[in-house]
This record gives sequence, structure tokens and C-alpha cells, in this order.
Amino acid sequence: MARFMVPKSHPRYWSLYYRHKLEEALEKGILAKAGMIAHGRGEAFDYLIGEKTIEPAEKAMKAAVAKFLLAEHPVVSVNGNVAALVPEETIELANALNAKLEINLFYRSEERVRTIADELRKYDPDVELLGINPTKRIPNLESERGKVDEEGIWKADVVLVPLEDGDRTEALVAMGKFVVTVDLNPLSRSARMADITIVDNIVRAYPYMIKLAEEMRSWPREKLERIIRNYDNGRTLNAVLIHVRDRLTELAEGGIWRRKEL
Ligand code: PTJ
Repeated sequence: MARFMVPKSHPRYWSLYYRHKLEEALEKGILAKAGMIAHGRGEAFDYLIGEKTIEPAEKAMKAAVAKFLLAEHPVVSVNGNVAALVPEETIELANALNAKLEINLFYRSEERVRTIADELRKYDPDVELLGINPTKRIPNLESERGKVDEEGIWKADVVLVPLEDGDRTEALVAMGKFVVTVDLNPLSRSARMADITIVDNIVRAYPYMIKLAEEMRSWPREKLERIIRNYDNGRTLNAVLIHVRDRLTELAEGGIWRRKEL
């Protein structure tokens, strides 16, 4: 695979950088082919949001971290896109939240699971990984994608399933799990079905959540409980749509032709 040669001065440097990471991950067998398409959809929504972390996402992240810190069996799920974009941050986040890590793939093959496990172990050789030999199945979810680990998602009370397919999110909610997702598309089924939806790019969301977790870890239980009680995911999704609407209105009124920065 050719090295990434784009100069840092390129106006779309970071976008191209992460695309390159995905290309590499595809070659290594970490990423599903459809992961490329999923990323493109995410990028399109990131443009609409403004490629920055917006206030509704900050609120969702705070509530998600509070919920994780209070959980009994918290689990952070990893798929191919996540392993390609934020492998190190995934491990750091699970540590900061005291959560287990489970490889859980939509397009599951034993080889991909192994490749992703090897990739994560490059960042922490001792990392504990679940989902390698899953023995349980999510009810009403057909084929490979329903396989989960008895010690992980199966017994979890709170699960983080980023960049996820809507069916599985819905099935996890139906199992009584509290489901948190990260999804740039506020209209996706996952975004609408989850208990907490973080509408942000995972490359910005995970570092932000790691910092939050380190800060909030020492907060009293009641304070964390209050954050969760006051959180309303419907309101968050509406606020994201209103943000996009207002942003597009401002851009349309201000004009974008030959404008360098949005
Ligand atoms: O690795 P696997 O086999 O588990 O497969 C992973 C994919 C992503 C291919 C699979 O879960 C899938 O098909 O997902 P969907 O249904 O395409 O949903 C992925 C969602 O993630 C879409 O709504 C995208 O907008 C969103 N998304 C893509 N990239 C990012 C993102 N959200 C946040 N940050 C991103 N970088």
C-alpha cells in the first residue's frame, strides 16, 4: 500500500487521512467492503453538521459517560470501521469507562475477527477481547451478526455500539440493554432506536469521551444519575436536525460560491 503523501496544508487533509486509513484497513482485511460505503455516508452528514462536535453531541456524550460509569456490566463494541479509525482510542475509552471490549461484526468471518483482534493487540498486547468465540445469539437476529459473547454483550446492561446497523440496535434494545450509539446520520434507524445517540464523527467523539470519563469518574453517583434523568434523546435528535437546518439556511443566505471555508 502506498504511503500517505498528502501535505498537511491540503484543505481536506484530515478527510483524506482517514480515507487512507480505511484503504489500509480494507487491504489488511479489517474493514468490510461495505465499510467504505458506510464511511462515505458518514462523511456526507459530517459536512452538513459542519465537521465539528456540536452541542447536542456534547450533551449526549456526557449522558453516555454517566450511564457507563454507573453500569454494572458495560461493554464497548468494536467493528471494522471502528478498528480502522480509532483502534487506540477504543482501548483507552473502554479502560476509562471500566468496560469490556467485544468484537462484534455485521459482516462476520472468523478471519476478520482474528485480524481485528491482532490489530487491537498492537496497541495493547494485554488487552482483553471478547467476541472471539461467541456462544450466545441475539434473539430474532438472523445469521452471523447475532453472535455475542456470554461474558460481554449477552450479559451487558449498557452497550456502546458505534457505526451500527439499525436492526441490531433495535434487537439489543428489545433484549433490555441500554444502547448508546455514535452515528453521524441522525436519521438512521440506529440513531432513532438507541437510548443515547451521539451524532458526531467517531474520530472526534472518542477522544472527547475519554477526557469526559477521566473527569467524571470521581463525580458522586447522584450527580451522574441526575445527568441521565435530565437527558432526552428525542430532544437531542431534534436539536441536531435544527442545527443542520439553521446552518444550511445561514449558508444559503450568506452564499457559498467561491467561499473557501464553510
Ligand atoms: O465491520 P462490520 O462487519 O461490523 O460492518 C460495519 C458497517 C459499518 C459496514 C455496518 O455496521 C453497516 O453497514 O453499518 P451502516 O448501516 O452503514 O451504518 C453505519 C452508520 O455509521 C451510518 O449511518 C453512517 O452515517 C455512520 N458513520 C460512518 N462513518 C462514521 C459514522 N458515524 C460516526 N463517525 C464516523 N466516522
